[in-house]
Amino acid sequence: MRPQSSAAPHFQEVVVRGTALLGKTLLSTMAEPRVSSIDGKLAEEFAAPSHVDEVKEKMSAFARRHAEAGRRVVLITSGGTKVPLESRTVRFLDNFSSGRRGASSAEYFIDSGYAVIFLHRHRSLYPYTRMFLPINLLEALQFRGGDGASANGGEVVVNQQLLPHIAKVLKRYNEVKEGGLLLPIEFNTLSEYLHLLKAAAQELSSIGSLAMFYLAAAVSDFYIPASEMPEHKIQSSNGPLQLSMKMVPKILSPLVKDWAPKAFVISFKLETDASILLDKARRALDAYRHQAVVANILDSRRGHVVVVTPDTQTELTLDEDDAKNEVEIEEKIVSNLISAHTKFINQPIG
Ligand code: 9Z3
Repeated sequence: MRPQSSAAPHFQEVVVRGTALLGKTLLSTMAEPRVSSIDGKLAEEFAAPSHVDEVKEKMSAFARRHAEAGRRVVLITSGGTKVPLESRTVRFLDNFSSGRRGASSAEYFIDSGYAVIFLHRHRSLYPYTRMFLPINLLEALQFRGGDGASANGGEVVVNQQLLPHIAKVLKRYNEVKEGGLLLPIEFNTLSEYLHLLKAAAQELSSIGSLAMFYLAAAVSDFYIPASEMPEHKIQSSNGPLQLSMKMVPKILSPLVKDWAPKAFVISFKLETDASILLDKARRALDAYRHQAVVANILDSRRGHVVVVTPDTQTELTLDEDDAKNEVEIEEKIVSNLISAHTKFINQPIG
């Protein structure tokens, strides 16, 4: 059974009108902030979630336990961030991502012996349960030995047609749970995402090159600082809405340089215009000096990606046979990156 196809894409739209506002936005795009100022900005302009210390402890214990058992740990980010326009939020800007790439990749990493920290948007697709989203729960169940009308209405069991598939996935889900191989952490807003990613990077730095970062979440480039955000719902009686949004600090920079300098880091580059994709991927590698960029185009992302590293460019594609055998592109992406991670771990230090 194939997972549900994703919802119709929608994009973040930023409307900037008037020279004063435009000037402000352009200024902030021109100057790439230094690493230390990114840290400061994070503390000042993005509210940290109240449970960040608790999550840090969980991630630290998880990483230590698995590294001691000789297991590599991958931090997967998945789903889109939400950027509020009002402090008591009625409206927000959302980045499109169903979470399927992150959720399916988590399964392939676990199958390959990794432990997974799954930092995902609340209610986006989740490993294993993603398979059942197309199924209406009530259609999947049936009465046995009655019709539910009387007090002794019989038991409720899984529909016989679906049983083999559900049983197979349930078995794997229980094995993963018993092995403690999956640590789920949720985010909703961009602020939560940034603070939790920083926390994860700092905690995973203790296991050095055994850590991988697989940054598949769709993250907003724009935000409104808390100090500039209206408290209450924006009133339409005030006329058309004009927004000025700031550039989100490039978190990859401190992640690679300061927080987890020995880890194997992969970012994802999403574009809708194929003619600029590879150039943008290369520029990201040059700017952040991490190990790989997985480049994809929104419409073809299920069947084609390019893995770009400083020295290589590898196209991964699903062919007809793959489609017949229900192979997913994430299986190929994960396999490619695990080989690269192995080389990275074994490379001579120097
Ligand atoms: C991706 O490019 C992911 O592959 C998708 C997966 C979000 C397209 P789905 O969740 O889709 O399976 O529906 N993620 C990265 C997107 C992103 O925000 N990248 C930024 C950029 O391209 C930061 S590198 O500028």
